[in-house]
Amino acid sequence: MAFYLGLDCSTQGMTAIVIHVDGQTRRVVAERSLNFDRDFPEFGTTSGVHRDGLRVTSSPLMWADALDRVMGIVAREPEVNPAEIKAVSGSGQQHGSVYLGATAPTVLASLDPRQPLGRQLQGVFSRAESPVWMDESTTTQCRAIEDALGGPLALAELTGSRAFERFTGPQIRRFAEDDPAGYGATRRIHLVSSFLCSLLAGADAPIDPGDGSGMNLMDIRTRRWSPQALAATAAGLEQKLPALRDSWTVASSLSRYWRERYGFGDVRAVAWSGDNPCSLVGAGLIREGAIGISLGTSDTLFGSMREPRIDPSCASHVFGSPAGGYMSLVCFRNGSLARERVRDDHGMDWAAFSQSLRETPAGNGGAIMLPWFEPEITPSVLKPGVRRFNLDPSDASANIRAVIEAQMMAMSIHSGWMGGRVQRIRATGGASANPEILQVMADVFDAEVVASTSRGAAVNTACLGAALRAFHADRLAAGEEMPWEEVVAGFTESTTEVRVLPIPQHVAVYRELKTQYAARERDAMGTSG
Ligand code: XUL
Repeated sequence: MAFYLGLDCSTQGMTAIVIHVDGQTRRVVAERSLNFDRDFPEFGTTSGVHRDGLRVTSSPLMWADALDRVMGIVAREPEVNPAEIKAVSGSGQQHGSVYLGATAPTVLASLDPRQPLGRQLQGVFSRAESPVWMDESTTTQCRAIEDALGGPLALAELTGSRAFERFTGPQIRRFAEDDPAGYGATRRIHLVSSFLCSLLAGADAPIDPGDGSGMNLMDIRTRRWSPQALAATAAGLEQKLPALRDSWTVASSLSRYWRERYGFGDVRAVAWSGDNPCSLVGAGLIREGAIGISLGTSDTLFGSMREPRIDPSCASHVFGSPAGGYMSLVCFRNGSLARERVRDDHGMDWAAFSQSLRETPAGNGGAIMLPWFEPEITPSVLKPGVRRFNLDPSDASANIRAVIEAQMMAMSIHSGWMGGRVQRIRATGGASANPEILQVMADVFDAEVVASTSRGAAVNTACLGAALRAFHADRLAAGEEMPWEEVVAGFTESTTEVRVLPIPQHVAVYRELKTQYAARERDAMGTSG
């Protein structure tokens, strides 16, 4: 009988999930969330970030404060005995980087349990703000890195992705160019994931291959830092990066700070990973075949892969999977951002949004929207702007259907390179609670869509995946090699699932509309890329 803790530091907040495993009896006993804007107003974030043109950053101190507060909440949970938690792991928004100066190792190793964490970390950062995945300001650095390594496809073959503005390598290169003194004063560059694990461990934690592959710095096949990619990024970088280690590595035990401040026992602090790699585990997609679609701030489509196949168009990514092997990922920035924008523009709530989807026909009478409210990742659109074709901007219902159809068609078109027919999709994230959206997904992909409705709300699969990874790593460290199917059993398949089947007439409509959508997209790219 044991408890395992999963944490998730996403763009907008910090979540904790505690699972309880007692033989075959397995359940989630607590899920608690903090919202950065609401619960940490002193940092002045909007949707968890600070924006300045193409620059988008957040505060690493805010993430530390949120970690401190959520650990306190977990320790006070009525159904959880903190002394019986065996292991903790976590999930972090990918690509974001944290810059620590020379004093960090001493400060982390000697945190005082009587003082709040944040106050003790004030002086450890060599860069106060952390660039996050929404940052689009490093186009020049991306091209320079690609040129040095033989072009976008060569870089994708080496690291799993061409250079993307939000990836950590281009972000580091820009920092080294803009602020050489700040870069010089940086002793360690962490990802959001490895930074938070380091706070739990009281010492530098490793980066795992799941999150490491979102940096344009790791050789995707050997899972080591690539000397060529490091050289193309910034001088002296290797010494500033933590080690790359398997996702199930136990970094250390939870440090004295957490044990004495909140009453935790001898807890294994397991390497954290990125939110998408953790979602792969939390959605139970550990074998090649089914895919997952997460409808969150950004929408992502992902699935396990045995071998690293590279998208020839270089729009997508190959990451290491935290369950071993690889995973594919296609990321769309205009996810709930775009859905909320259309909803708000027409003064609607989610009930009215769903009603509009019910009242409008599949295919929207040929109306098409390219929903680029913000710069888009897939396809790469740096100059945003919504395009409408046969679509009246004031027609609320048609615009709502258009944004959902556009998102699903773009996902279907840009995941074709993975090969094989998609038969089953596991939908996760906030918007997966909306059956009308799931119907459009099923019809566009011509696939069964499954979503979990446990406890009446969509589960945070990244956070659940982190808790399951803690469970797996703890058993492995105790000498018990548990197959992943057994690790996730009872958590990722629930009896409270909704299943949505494709409607053949709609499938036929979208087969045709997808061709038109792809053509509109290609035309628009000529003027926006
Ligand atoms: C993935 C990506 C986002 C972030 C935030 O490449 O940029 O999905 O991980 O969720």
